[in-house]
Amino acid sequence: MAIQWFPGHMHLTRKAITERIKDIDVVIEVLDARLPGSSANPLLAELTGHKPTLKVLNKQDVADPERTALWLDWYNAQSVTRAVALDASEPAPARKLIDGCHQLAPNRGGMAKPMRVLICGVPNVGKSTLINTLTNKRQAKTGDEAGITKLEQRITLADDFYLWDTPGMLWPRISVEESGYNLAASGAVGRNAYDEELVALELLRRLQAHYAPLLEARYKLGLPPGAMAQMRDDELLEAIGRKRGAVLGGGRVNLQKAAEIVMTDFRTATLGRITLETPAEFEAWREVAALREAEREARKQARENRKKKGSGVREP
Ligand SMILES: Nc1nc2c(ncn2[C@@H]2O[C@H](COP(=O)(O)OP(=O)(O)OP(=O)(O)O)[C@@H](O)[C@H]2O)c(=O)[nH]1
Ligand SMILES: [Mg+2]
Repeated sequence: MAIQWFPGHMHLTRKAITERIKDIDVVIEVLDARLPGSSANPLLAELTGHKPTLKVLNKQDVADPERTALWLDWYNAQSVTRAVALDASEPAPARKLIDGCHQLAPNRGGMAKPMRVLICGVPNVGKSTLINTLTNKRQAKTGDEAGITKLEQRITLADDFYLWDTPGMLWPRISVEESGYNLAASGAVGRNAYDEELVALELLRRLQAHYAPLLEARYKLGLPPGAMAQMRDDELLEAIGRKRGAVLGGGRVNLQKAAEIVMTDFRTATLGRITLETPAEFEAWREVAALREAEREARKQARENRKKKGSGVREP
């Protein structure tokens, strides 16, 4: 199942960013530290790539610190990228971003040349929260749901420092399937755009492989060490549902309810600090997706060639 969600306000945001970008000095792309590769938007990279960019791995307070360190190294090893990890509600580290912007655009500042910063990223990563922390005011609306900010909004940090909050944006076709699942699990995708049970099963597969002790601590399934990793994802979801009382008449487990429980426990970090992907995993997923895309393109090309040939035969 490929996850696709590019509603009308995202089309408008793409247009708004395309127009705004020429008057922007620094771009801050906010990523979700629990999925730092999958939450980097290739469409934003295309629209903003020529401007100095700071990547913020936000929500580090709910991400796995060891993996956050791996991701910071990975991003900072790329010559044009600077990356920092943050918890958007913490004022002191957030305000360091202001110094970061001045370093990236040293010629900006003062009333004649105010600093103009665009804050962008996929939905629900904490862009508006970060802006509120930076300005120490509740100027931007926030909420634990994708698509809270619907329109671009200019916010004045100081007389010579402007921030633009933008609506969260995805991209029209998320070809790395694992990334689509991770984005959905994180809350970056609108509720009606994915099947909760399928997303929860994929989430459980990631957790089984790397965070089985956290699952055991939360759901107390009483499994012997190592047994959880061997279970099928659907068996695991069923066991969790049963344990948490998500049972229908006749003793059947309500899998939809079980899926909601697992996703909520992940999103609220009740399960603990978790990161769904490492740089190595993400690179491998991207390679497979690129091969798949190339095959898809070749099939499309072949179809078009056949069509052309077919119409050629009919020509007098
Ligand atoms: N744990 C944690 N939660 C955060 C952090 N930053 C934001 N949040 C929460 O994440 C949710 C989304 O925050 P928003 O600031 O509305 O996110 P946004 O990126 O502006 O979302 P859209 O406008 O929908 O694209 C809210 O429930 C915030 O409280 C953080 O650093 N750590
Ligand atoms: Mg917002």
